[in-house]
Amino acid sequence: MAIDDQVQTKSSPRASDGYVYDQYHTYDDINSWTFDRANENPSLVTRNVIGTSWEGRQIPMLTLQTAPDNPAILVDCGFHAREWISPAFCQCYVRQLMDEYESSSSTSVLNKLTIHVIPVVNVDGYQYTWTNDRLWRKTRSKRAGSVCYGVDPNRNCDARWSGPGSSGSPCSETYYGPEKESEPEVYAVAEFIRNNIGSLKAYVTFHAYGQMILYPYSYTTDLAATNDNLDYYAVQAYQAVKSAYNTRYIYGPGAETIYLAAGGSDDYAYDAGVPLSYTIELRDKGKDGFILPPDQIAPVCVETFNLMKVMHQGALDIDAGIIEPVQ
Ligand code: 0X9
Ligand code: ZN
Repeated sequence: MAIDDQVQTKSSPRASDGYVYDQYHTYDDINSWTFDRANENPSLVTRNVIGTSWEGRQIPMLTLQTAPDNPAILVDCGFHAREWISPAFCQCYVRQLMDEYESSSSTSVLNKLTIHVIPVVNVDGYQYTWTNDRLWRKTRSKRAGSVCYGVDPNRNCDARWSGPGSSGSPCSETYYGPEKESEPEVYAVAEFIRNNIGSLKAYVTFHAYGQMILYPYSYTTDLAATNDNLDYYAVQAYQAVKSAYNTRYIYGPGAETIYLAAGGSDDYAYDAGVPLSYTIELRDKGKDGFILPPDQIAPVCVETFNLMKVMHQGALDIDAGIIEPVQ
């Protein structure tokens, strides 16, 4: 077991570019990392800025694309500031996709699929966890009339906004905000989804912690029209994660698997027409919680890349009409 662990850790994506993937990084480091990845292989990777945060930071996105007409998926990380393993995963995910393309371009999934990755959505909150409060969750917006900062970006989306499991109190950790998409970071993601709805076949948003694969709905206990599709890929993803280090996830509709919570990006993307939509709660189950030791980044990268392979296949299946999206 110990030897297996070392072998698998060694094969995790890292350091072909000099970047240290098994440590956590600041916003500034991650932002310069996005420039570096685009410069490393400009014919594969494009850096775009999808929006500007409340405090004026760029929200960069990397697009890995080999043909303009391929179906696409959107992966985002860092909705919640303190969930550091999430941006760490987005970075090693991009590294591994680039490595696989660069080492055997003919077999890479990127020949068939365009992959958009937003490494940190809530850039202000993420920065704040480095400088002021490691356990900050929300954005850093501040409006007249309230003493408190921040809106929960995963309650701010146009998915039964202000509904169950969200709060109208600006000091709450689950504050839904003064209006839907009031947060520039949320608006940026939602606009990207709207503007790319024709090509987007899957949306996967990474959170922590709890080891869960959640799919719509979370704003109601009603099942989604395509619940069978969503569940099918959740089961595959569960098995894929487990196959690396036997890490046990649970899966199901958000409302019954974690809790009712309106205004989330997964439900928004699904109702906007993205056929496969998932929230992944990464490691752990509470032992270290948000303060996940950096030595777990590499194994999280390995097991979660397995999960993403299922999502890639799901997007391709949907695109091929193998599974009919019902909307
Ligand atoms: O509450 C959340 O936003 C997510 N859990 S976390 O501990 N990372 O905060 C779960 C989101 C599930 N999906 C929706 N509520 N739409
Ligand atoms: Zn979260």
